[in-house]
Amino acid sequence: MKHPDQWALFGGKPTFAQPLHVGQLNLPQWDKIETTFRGIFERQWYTNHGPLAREFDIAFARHLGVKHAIAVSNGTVALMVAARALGFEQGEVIVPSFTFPATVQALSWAGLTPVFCDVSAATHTLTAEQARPLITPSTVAIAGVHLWGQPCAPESLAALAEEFGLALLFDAAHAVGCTHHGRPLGQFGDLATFSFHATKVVNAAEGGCIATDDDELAARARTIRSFHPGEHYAAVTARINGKMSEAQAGLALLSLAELESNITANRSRHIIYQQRLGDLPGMRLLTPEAHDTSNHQYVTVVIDSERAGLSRDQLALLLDAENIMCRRYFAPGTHQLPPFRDHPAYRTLSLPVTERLCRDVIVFPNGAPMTEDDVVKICDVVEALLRQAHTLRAKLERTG
Ligand code: T4K
Repeated sequence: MKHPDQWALFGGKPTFAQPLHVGQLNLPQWDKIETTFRGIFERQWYTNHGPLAREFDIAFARHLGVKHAIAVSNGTVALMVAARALGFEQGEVIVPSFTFPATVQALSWAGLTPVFCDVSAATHTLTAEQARPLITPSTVAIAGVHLWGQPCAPESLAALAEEFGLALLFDAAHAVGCTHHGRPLGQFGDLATFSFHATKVVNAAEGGCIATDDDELAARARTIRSFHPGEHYAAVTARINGKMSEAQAGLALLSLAELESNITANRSRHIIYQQRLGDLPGMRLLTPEAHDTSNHQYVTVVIDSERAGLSRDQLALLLDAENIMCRRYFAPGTHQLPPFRDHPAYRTLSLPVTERLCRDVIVFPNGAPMTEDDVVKICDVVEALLRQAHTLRAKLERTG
């Protein structure tokens, strides 16, 4: 074990020579990418609903067990198109603040007014009990987020939405390959949106998708995503170029084919994190409920600084220096970010659980390029840091 003075933050050598990032890239082998890209260049068909983009729509719908998958350029555009496809240009949408800002920004771009809701401390997602008191005559929709791939109360939010005649959409950006009671998370709500960003478990560099069983909703989403006359299926009030390119679709198809093996490897690494970090004082690692499955792309830990001896920020600082690039997702909460924080309605908003999670959550690296030995080494570092917490805290407080 290193002496407290030997940690990289105080001038020692970092544990890892290269940075280990959160959202490690799940990339297919180069020869597969080369073959796919050769085909694109030979066909000279790069975008505008080419064969790979059409194939991906079908493959992803089949993967989720839904009638329609409408692939778009990224997860943010998926949310923008989705909100418009639901038919709303104004009204209030109940949405968590504890999410990547894209969730709220996209809905706001689509004309909806966010009403920020606190989340459950256990799952980090919205609950029907928290959403109910926020419903007003202006509410048109509830937007849950399956954060970290954790199901966002699908049944109770559906019951609440039905009781008040509200639309229910789920931001499932993190949830490719995740299930709830055996059902893929894309099957819940009026629709769900996905992200295939480079850091996601299915990686198309950039990419997104809207999934739904509703034929009319799908027709509107398809019409909104493109200006092409051949893509005109429904009357809509706005359209955008949100198409997925052939390059993205090629990567997405290859990545989807490797999803199961990537999840299996993620799960093995997650189990090591769980076994090693789960019992350390002040560390709570999020794990799926018995009836749920996760893609384990995010290894999320909540730190109780009193018990751990170090705050989340102090631990993150020490780990960063060791080239263990943990992330403090998603701090600050979206309601405390521009443009919302400057708005009188949000300035004094109190969301106690969100604020606590913003202070205490840290996400550890996972994904295909990581080995189990990497995880063991990361856990060794965390364990050693916590053992020396008292001394390190004093050193950190002295050095400011
Ligand atoms: N809803 C939710 C709940 C989301 O989390 C997101 C996106 C969206 C909606 C919107 O979906 P998209 O429009 O993005 O498809 C990253 C991603 O950019 C973002 O997609 C993701 N969520 C979010 C959770 O993570 P940052 O700001 O953390 O990205 P960045 O560039 O710091 O990357 C994270 C780490 O990954 C870095 O430390 C380095 C590594 N990395 C990243 C890229 C881009 C690489 O090694 N190679 C790369 O090419 O947002």
